[in-house]
Amino acid sequence: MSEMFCFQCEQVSNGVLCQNSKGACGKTADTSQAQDDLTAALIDLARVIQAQNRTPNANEVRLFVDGSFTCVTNVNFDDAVVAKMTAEVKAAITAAGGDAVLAGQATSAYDLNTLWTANEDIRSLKSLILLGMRGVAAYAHHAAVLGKNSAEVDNYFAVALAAIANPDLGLDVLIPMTMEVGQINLKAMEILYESNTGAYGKPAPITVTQTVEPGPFIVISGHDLHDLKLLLEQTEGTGVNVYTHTEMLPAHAYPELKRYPQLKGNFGTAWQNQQKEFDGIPAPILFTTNCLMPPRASYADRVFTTSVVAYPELSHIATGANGEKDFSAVIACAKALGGYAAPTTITGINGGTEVTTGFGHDAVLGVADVVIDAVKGGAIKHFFLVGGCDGAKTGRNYFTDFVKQAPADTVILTLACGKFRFNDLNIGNIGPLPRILDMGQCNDAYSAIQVALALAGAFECGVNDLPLSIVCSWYEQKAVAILLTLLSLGIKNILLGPSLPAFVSPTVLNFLVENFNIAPISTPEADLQKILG
Ligand code: FSO
Ligand code: SF4
Repeated sequence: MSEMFCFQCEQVSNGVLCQNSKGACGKTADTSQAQDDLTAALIDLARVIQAQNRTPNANEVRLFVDGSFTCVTNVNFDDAVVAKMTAEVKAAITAAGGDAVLAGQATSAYDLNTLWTANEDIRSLKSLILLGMRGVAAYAHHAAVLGKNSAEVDNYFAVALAAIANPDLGLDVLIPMTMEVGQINLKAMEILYESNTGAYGKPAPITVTQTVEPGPFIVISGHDLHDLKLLLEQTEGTGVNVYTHTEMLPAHAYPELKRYPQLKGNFGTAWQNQQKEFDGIPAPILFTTNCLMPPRASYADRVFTTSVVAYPELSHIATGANGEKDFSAVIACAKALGGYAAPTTITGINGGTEVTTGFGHDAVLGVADVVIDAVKGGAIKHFFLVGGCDGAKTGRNYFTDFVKQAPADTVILTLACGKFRFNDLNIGNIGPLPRILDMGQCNDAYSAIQVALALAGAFECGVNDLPLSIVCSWYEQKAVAILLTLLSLGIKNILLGPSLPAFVSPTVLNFLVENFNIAPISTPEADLQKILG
């Protein structure tokens, strides 16, 4: 009898299922159960809303978004926090008159074990929908803190989550729903792009140092640019510097964030190296989203969480009624720890000491003529989008080797934390363009899509006819949402690694292969040969 059932991320035990007292990510069976209870409550709320033939109200949307985000890998490890949110969802059901609605249905309270024990193809498709919506929730959350939302996205939470509990839905309905989730995620990423650029301006290319100056500093991790903005406002004039970590790196490219002189550089590499890189660090670390790993004792006393991130015993910065946050405890911690005595460089995994970012679609399409001429003249033969999440598997060296081996007349577009496998490499330029173009965070897959659509327009062809190949590294549920987005746009021939998701059944995989020619990565040599011929 298993103690937990979780197979939602790429580091799942034995590539199949985390089922013992603790998952590979450090999540306990109790936390996993608490997250299943929260998910079941959200599904019940969705059933109520659907039965009442209405759209969710603002509080219900907040619960769908933050509740789903809470269950994403490496976000929340605190059972008490998760249970409190479940109680809020149950209170919302009661407030909506939902208890009577549910009592009148065949199942009055959904049990997530119904999903985990379902026919494997139904379980596979419903997992794609559920996990994809967890990814959508992350993006909707970031947009919401900047005051933006989309009714289409908000309403779809009720549609998608209610579908999980519906025993009558077959493959004929669930397969198209996975594509709908992809389209909903495209909308969520679009809203987030508008929110981020509306608040902080359009990203522009910038080179960022990996060297930390002497003196007190704070490391900020995760994806939430609004948290960074608040931290920059509150550290102004304090003598405390701020360094980005992992997915916060692209923040340097936004005009309204880079104008703060204390935003100095980037600390370290991708999320899975944090226990080593933070060991004994003389500074606090603020986690605004995933990916948080269980902290080592040598630095646990200086890790702060905020928003939906939580871990037992770690200090949590609360959010006020109007979104305000008080980071004075983090700033005081930075001053007390004092930082490094001398400049200290945490090099990239290839030994580089600086990285570049800020090549979103505004920047790339700003030089569209140069790009199109380079393609027409033969200087650029192929584009590779090598993007997605990083992780601990040794097989992920594939992505470094792929970029190193890509011919000199090819350009590498990248995004999300997977870029830390190669973003400190200098592989040269093609004309004025660096060969590695970091488009930003995982949600900036939106930018990559805009570039692909613009190139297809310029060359009067479909995206699948472009000299563009997608080599996608996945880890958690935002990557699932992005993959569904790419598929929903009809994009074919995606290579996926380092392994295929455990929740994709053979039948569903067949569907993906037959319709989209999706394939697992093999070796860089073989894949480059296959693509370039
Ligand atoms: Fe990475 Fe973590 Fe951004 Fe993910 S830091 S793994 S796909 O949360 O979201 O790329
Ligand atoms: Fe395992 Fe991933 Fe689930 Fe953690 S999130 S328990 S590593 S499948």
